[in-house]
Amino acid sequence: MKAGIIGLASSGKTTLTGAFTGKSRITGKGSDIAIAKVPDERLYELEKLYSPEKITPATIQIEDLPPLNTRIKEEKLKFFDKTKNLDVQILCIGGYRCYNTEEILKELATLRFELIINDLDVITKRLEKIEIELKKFPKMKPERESEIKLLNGIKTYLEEEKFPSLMDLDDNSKKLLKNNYNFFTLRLSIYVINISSEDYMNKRQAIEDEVRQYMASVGDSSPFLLMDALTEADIMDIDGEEIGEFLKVFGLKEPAKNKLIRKVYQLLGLITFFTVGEDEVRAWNIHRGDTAVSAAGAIHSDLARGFIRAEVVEADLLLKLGSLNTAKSQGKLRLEGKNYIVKDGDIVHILFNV
Ligand SMILES: Nc1nc2c(ncn2[C@@H]2O[C@H](COP(=O)(O)OP(=O)(O)OP(=O)(O)O)[C@@H](O)[C@H]2O)c(=O)[nH]1
Ligand SMILES: [Mg+2]
Repeated sequence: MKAGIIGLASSGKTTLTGAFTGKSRITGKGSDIAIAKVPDERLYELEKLYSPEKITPATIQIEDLPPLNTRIKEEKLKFFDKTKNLDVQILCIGGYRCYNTEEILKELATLRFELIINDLDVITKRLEKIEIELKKFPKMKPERESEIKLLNGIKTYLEEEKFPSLMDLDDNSKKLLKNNYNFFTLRLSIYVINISSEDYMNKRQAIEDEVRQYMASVGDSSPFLLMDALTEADIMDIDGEEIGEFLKVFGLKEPAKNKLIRKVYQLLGLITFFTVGEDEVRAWNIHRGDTAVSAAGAIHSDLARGFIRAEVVEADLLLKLGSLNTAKSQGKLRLEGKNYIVKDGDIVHILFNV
C-alpha cells in the first residue's frame, strides 16, 4: 500500500515530502519515501492512561516522485516506473508561485490535462497494437472485443477532458483495468493546493471556495486541501513549542498535513486497531474488512498461526472505563473468534498458543 506525490515541475512535491518527515531527511532527488505517522487522538489518550515506555503510531508510505511534465526521457521512464504501483496519488499544485487564484486553477487544469494526455497516449498505443495483432490473427477478435470497447469508452471521456472515474464499469472491465492498466485518471486521488504562507494566512477561505467551484465544474469529486507545505516542512525540524506558535498564527487546530495523512489513510482503505500495555501502546493498520486473524498476523505471524481468540473492546469505551480490568469485570471485553471483522478503534488482545 503506497501513496505517491504527483505534480508539475517545482510544484513543491519534495517540500511536501519533507512536511511528513522533516526536510533534513529528504534528499530531494525525487525518490524519497516518507514514512508518515498517522495522527490519532485516541493513541495519545491511551498513552495518558498507560504511561507506556513506548508509543508507536501507525504509518503509511508516501513517495516523492519526479515531475509529471518532464521532457527528459530518463526522468519520464523513472516517473512511469514509479507510478505503476501506486494505490493513491497525491496531486500537488504549486499555488505558492501563482499571483492569483485564477493561476492556481490554471495549474490545476494543466495537471489534469497532463494526466489525461498520458492516459490517452497509453490507450492509443494499445489500440494500435491490438489492430496489428488482429490483422495477423483475425480469430482473436472476439477475445479482444470487450477490451477495445472499454478503451474506446475511456477514450471518449478523456477526449472530452473528463476523468473516466465517472464511468459505470462492470466487474469484468474493472478486472481488466486492474490487471493490465494503471490509468492516472482512474486512480484514487487527493489534491494538495500548496500555497504561500501569506495566502494561507489571508486568503485561505476564498481560494478554497474557488477551487471547490472549479472541481465541481469539471465533475471531479476527489477531495482537496490547502496547505503551506514549506512552513509545515520547516516546523518538522524544530521543537514542539514552535509548532504551537505556528498553529496559533495561522488559526489552526492541527497542521494541514495531519488531515492529508488521515485522508490518504482512508483512501488506501486502511483502519487502525490498538494494542495496549505498560511496555507499549501501539496503533496498527489493517485493511477495512480484515479479520481478527489478519490483525494477529499484522503483529506477528506466530499470533496468527496459534490464534485462539481475541479479546476486544473499543478504544473509546476503554478510555471511559479506565482499564481493561474494569472492562472485563463489566462484561465489556468481548471474546471474538477468527472471523471477527476488526473495526476501526478496536483494542485487540490476541490469545494464542504455539
Ligand atoms: N515560498 C514557497 N516556496 C516553496 C513552497 N513549496 C516549494 N517551494 C520552493 O520551490 C522550490 C521547488 O520546490 P520542490 O519541493 O523542490 O518542488 P518539486 O515539485 O519537488 O520540484 P521537482 O522535483 O524539480 O519537480 C524550492 O525552492 C522550494 O523551497 C511553498 O509552499 N512556498
Ligand atoms: Mg522534487
